[in-house]
This record gives sequence, structure tokens and C-alpha cells, in this order.
Amino acid sequence: MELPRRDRGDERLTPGESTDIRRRLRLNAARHDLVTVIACAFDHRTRMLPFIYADTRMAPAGVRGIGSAMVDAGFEKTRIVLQQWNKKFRPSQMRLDGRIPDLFLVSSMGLHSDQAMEMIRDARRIDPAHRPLIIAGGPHAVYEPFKLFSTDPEDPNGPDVAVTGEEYVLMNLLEVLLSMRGDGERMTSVFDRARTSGALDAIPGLMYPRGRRDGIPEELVNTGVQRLLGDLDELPDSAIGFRLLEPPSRLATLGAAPVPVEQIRKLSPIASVVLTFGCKFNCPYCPIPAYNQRQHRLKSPGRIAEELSRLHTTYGIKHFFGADDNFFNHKQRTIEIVQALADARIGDVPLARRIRWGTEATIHDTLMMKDHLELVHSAGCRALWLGVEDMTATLVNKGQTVLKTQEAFGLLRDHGICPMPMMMHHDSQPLWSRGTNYGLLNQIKILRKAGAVSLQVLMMTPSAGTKLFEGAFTDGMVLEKVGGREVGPQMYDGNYVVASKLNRPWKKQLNMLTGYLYFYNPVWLIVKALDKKNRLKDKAIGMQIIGMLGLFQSVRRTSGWALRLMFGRIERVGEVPASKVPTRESCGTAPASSGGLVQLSVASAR
Ligand code: B12
Ligand code: SF4
Repeated sequence: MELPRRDRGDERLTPGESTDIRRRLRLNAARHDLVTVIACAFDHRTRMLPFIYADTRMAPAGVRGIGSAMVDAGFEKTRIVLQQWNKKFRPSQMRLDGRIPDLFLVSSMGLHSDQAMEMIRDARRIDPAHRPLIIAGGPHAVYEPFKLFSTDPEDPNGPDVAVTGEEYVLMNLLEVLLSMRGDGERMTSVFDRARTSGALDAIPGLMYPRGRRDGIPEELVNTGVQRLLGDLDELPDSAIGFRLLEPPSRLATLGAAPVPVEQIRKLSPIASVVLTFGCKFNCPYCPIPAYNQRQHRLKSPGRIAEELSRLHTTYGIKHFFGADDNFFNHKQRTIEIVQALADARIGDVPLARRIRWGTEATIHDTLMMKDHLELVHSAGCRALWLGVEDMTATLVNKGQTVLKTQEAFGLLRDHGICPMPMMMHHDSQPLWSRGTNYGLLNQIKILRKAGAVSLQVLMMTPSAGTKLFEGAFTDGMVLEKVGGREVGPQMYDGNYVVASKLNRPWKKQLNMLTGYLYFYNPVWLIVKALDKKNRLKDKAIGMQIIGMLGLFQSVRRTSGWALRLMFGRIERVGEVPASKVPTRESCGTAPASSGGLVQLSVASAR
């Protein structure tokens, strides 16, 4: 099921409210003097193609955004810990400014949720008289918040509250809590009072547990769908988040100071930046349009140019990745952004000569932009990741065809922009097809010839918050255990076959590896190196090298799974994932104070 949407016209926050709430918090921040640690969960078992470099060399925008908002709201004592760089970090041992933090915030994607839960479990080991308020957020909390709350009496675990939205929801929560907080009162204690009084129920975008035992909910309360920030210019300066990063280390504890400014560029040579959100398409396997409540949200062209300039001048970062869902989604707005970037200067030098950036777009919209690709290039754009999925549009039809894909790739290549295709392999696609373009290798061959610089082949995997999600479970496609090994969340990255109608889907697993090997190999590296006419030659060589290294990792990590799929017993999931305890929808209003459990309506009980 897709994420629900607020009533039409009520999807967005009142303009100015997001800036205003941070201003209001700043007025009281000194009195509360909060210490906050924000951890980004990362499961190192997921390190392989096609994300092998970007996964650790690009400090994620989500935690940086949350850190920037905290500092902008006046809470300077904030540190961001990336498990990507601090594998051994133990929240139970964290001290910042000599104190156990007041707030411990955990951000996670679904596939890193084992690590997120382990960090939360560890934070709960802190003496209850001192333990921080634990708040979970990020994509996993957005799409499957109920999974963050343990229902196992042997393993009480879970955050105090999950934020199912963006920065504003956290600020809203803090404002409510701090307005009720006595001097020096523990955040967990004020949270308990707020929960009991129903004060949380008026904050859209939360899920919190209620029950007699901490860590074992008897019900979950869902306060409804967040209101989205419409004007992304209201976001705090994203440069702030970079100066909060914990230096990489093998220690369980935190360092005395964050990463020095001059080292940031080395650790995170790429900066992901929020430019736009939303996509006008409606692919059934994609949760993005519903998450955005069908809104297209942007930063203004001036703000984008200013932000990239500041990130470059402050930290020396030269490479940027737009966290866009479809950067070309709206032609006129895109032209305005790229024009502003092309015109921007740092001193006497054009910004676009100092920086390079890439982002995601669709084939359809790339063709719509075909008369403006020169401008896109002069704005500094050097790579576009394009969802070609299956070029014959058998899997999903969003107007892509072989001819259109070739045309778009050719145009990009001619304009010095690397086309980076993202493909989706599925049950009915063979490895090779005779006389048609349907096979995986046939399509890779076409893409390679058309100028693809990198390759992404992921297996079609059910994604929470999509139209296809529940059906994949009810149709018996989703695997639970194979050869005795359970499918863990870290395997939901598209690199493992975890859903298939085939009796023996091992071929699919090997097809992906074969596809990568066909694209990333020494022969093709030499071909690229000898190709004198190719304007993108250097990038293609670089990607071949990264690709071969990544392929080694992919083979190492996934071939055991292929063997299990070949010989092991395959057990399938029998039911759609849902909360095991009743979920009460709070309807966005505060119920009367109650010490016991209030149950208004049961949304999902299993
Ligand atoms: C950039 C990106 C990547 C980069 C990440 C690099 C990096 N280190 O940053 C790369 C290319 C490596 C990548 C890979 C993958 N990605 Co990706 N990626 C994105 C993308 C396009 C942008 C992420 C981003 O920066 N967003 C901007 C920030 C500001 O938003 P955010 O992270 O959601 O954070 C906001 C809120 O969630 C919230 N929040 C976040 N953390 C916290 C914490 C607390 C305490 C609170 C209160 C709030 C909060 O506030 C933030 C500010 O508004 C998103 C889609 C999107 N538009 O967000 C997908 C997305 C995150 N990716 C996704 C997936 C599934 C993957 C892959 C598994 C590949 C795949 N099958 O699609 C791999 C996993 C690789 C790995 N090993 O980790 C999914 C995650 C879905 C889920 N349920 O977890 C997303 C959401 C796309 C989607 N809707 O399907 N990805
Ligand atoms: S075009 Fe891409 S971002 Fe848009 S709905 Fe389809 S898969 Fe999602």
C-alpha cells in the first residue's frame, strides 16, 4: 500500500512556519542546553555494486539535515556519527561535552535496520535514570515505523518515538516537549508526561508506543501524515551538518571534537544536496510520489547556487549529488535552476568551473530537455542516473523505448554528460534473447553502445510504501528462508533475489553478476582506454575500475545466496508485514489525559 496523503490543499506547512519554529526554539535553547547525538545506521554487509563508493564517501544528507536543523534551532552541542565510518560505535558509551546526551537520534534506511535496532538496544543499556530520549527517523521510520518496536518480551527494544517525517516534525516534537519541561528534567521523563497527557497526538508524523513495560508496546499510536515543507528554501543551511561529523575511528566512544573542516573533503569527496523532491510519474514499484503526497518541492535557483558555492568555499568539496527523485521533472523550473548555476560565480571564476554535479532524472524528461542540455552541461552537470528499468517497457511503461533511450544517451554523451543507466531485472526477463531486445545482456549491449558510463542492475524487490508491496507477499513471491538462512533486511537492496515466482530463482541471482561482468571487465576497460573519440573516456575508465572492484565484492557476497537458491529449501513468507500490536490513529488531536491505554480505533492488528 502507498503511504497515505493528507487532504488536498493540506499537504504543505504554512509558508514560513518551518523557519519560525526554529526561531522560537532558539529563544529557549540556552535554557535547555540539549546535548544530541545523531547516528546514521549502516550495515557493512551491503557494501557491493553498484553503490560501492557512494555508500561511504558521501556523508548522507538526512542526518546532516537533522543536525543542521538542531544547530539552527540553537542546539550547538550536536554530533553526527556515521556507522559507515564508525563501525564500532556503542551508544551506551557515548559522552559529548562530558555528558550522556539528552537526545539520541537514529536514522536508518530499511536495509540498515538491523544495525539501527542494535544501536537502540545498546542505548537502552544506559541506566534509565540517565538514558537519553531515543528518537528514530529516516526512510525506515517513514515507510515501516512499526518494525522499530519490538514485541518480543525477551528482547524489549525500540525508540521512545519514531518520526515518520522530515526536520519539521522533529522541531515540532521538541517544541512541545521543551514547553513542558521543568528545569533540568530528563527528556525521557518529560516525554512520558507528554505521551500520557496526549500532547504528542497533535503532532502529525509520529509513531510512539504505549504499554505497561518500557520497550514492549501494547499499542502503537500513529499521529498521522506529516505536513510537508513546500518551500525548500526554508531548510537550514546544509553546510552546518558537515561540521558536526564524528571523525572515523575504531573506538566505541566519541572523539573530543568533530572532523576538522579541512579534512571533510577527503572523507566525503561527494556532498549530497537537496535540490528538489518529487516526481510526476507513478511507477507501481516506487514509493516516491506517494511519500511526497504528489507535490513537487524545490529550492530556488538562487539558493541552490548559493548553497553549492558555500559548500565548495567552506569545505573545498568539488563533487555534488542532487538527492532528486527526477531533477528534470518540471522543464521550466529546471531551466531556471541550471541557468542560475551557469551564471553563478565564486569571485571571478564561474561556479561551474569549480564544481561538478550529478543527479537522477528520467529518459522522458531528458528528451524534453534536449534543447537545453548545453546549458545543463555549462551549469556543471556531468552525470545523470537514468531509470531505464527494462527498455522494452514490459516491466513498466513510462514511455521508454530502445530508440528513446539511445537518443537520450547519445544527446547526453554529445554534451559531455555521463549517462548512468539503472536497470531492473525481473522474473520474466531472460539473460539473453535471440532476435529481440528483451534479454538482460541484449539491453546492456545496447546501453554500452549508446555510451553508458556505469551500470546498475537490481532485481525487482518489493519496496514498502508501493502499490505492488502487499501483492508480492500475498502472491507468495517473497522468500523467508532459503537453505536455512533467513532473508534479513540487509538483503533488501536489490542485489539479492528475495522475491520471485520461480521455483529455482538462482539463475536471476547469477544473471545480475553476469550482467555486471559483461559491462565491467578488463577487455572493456582496454576498449575504453583506446577510444580516442570518446569525450567521456576518463570517466568511463574510472568507472570500469570501480566497477571491477565492486564486482569482486558482489560475487563474494551474493554467490553463496545463489548456491542456496540452487540447492536449498525455499520457504516463502505467508503474510504481509504488519504491526503485531494494535495501532491507534490519533487523528491529529490531543485526547483527554489518561494514565491507562486509550483505544480509539484499531488500524492494523495481527
Ligand atoms: C542519495 C540516495 C542514495 C545514495 C546514498 C548515499 C549517501 N551516503 O547519502 C546511494 C546511491 C548510495 C543509495 C543507495 C541505495 N538506496 Co538510496 N536514495 C538516495 C535518495 C535519492 C536521496 C537520499 C537523500 O539524501 N535524501 C535527502 C534527505 C534529506 O532525506 P532523508 O535521507 O530521507 O532524510 C530526511 C527524513 O527521512 C528525515 N530523517 C532522516 N533521518 C532522520 C533521523 C531522525 C532521528 C529524524 C527525526 C528524522 C530523520 O529527515 C531528513 C530531512 O528531511 C533517496 C530518495 C530521496 N529522495 O530521499 C533514496 C533512498 C534513500 N534509497 C533507497 C534505497 C532502497 C536504496 C538502495 C537499497 C538501492 C535500491 N534498491 O533502491 C541502496 C542502498 C545502498 C546502501 N548500501 O546503503 C530508498 C530507501 C527506502 C527505505 N525504505 O529504506 C530511498 C528512500 C528511495 C526510495 N524511496 O525508494 N541511495
Ligand atoms: S520515474 Fe523514477 S522516481 Fe518517478 S515514480 Fe518512476 S521510479 Fe519513482
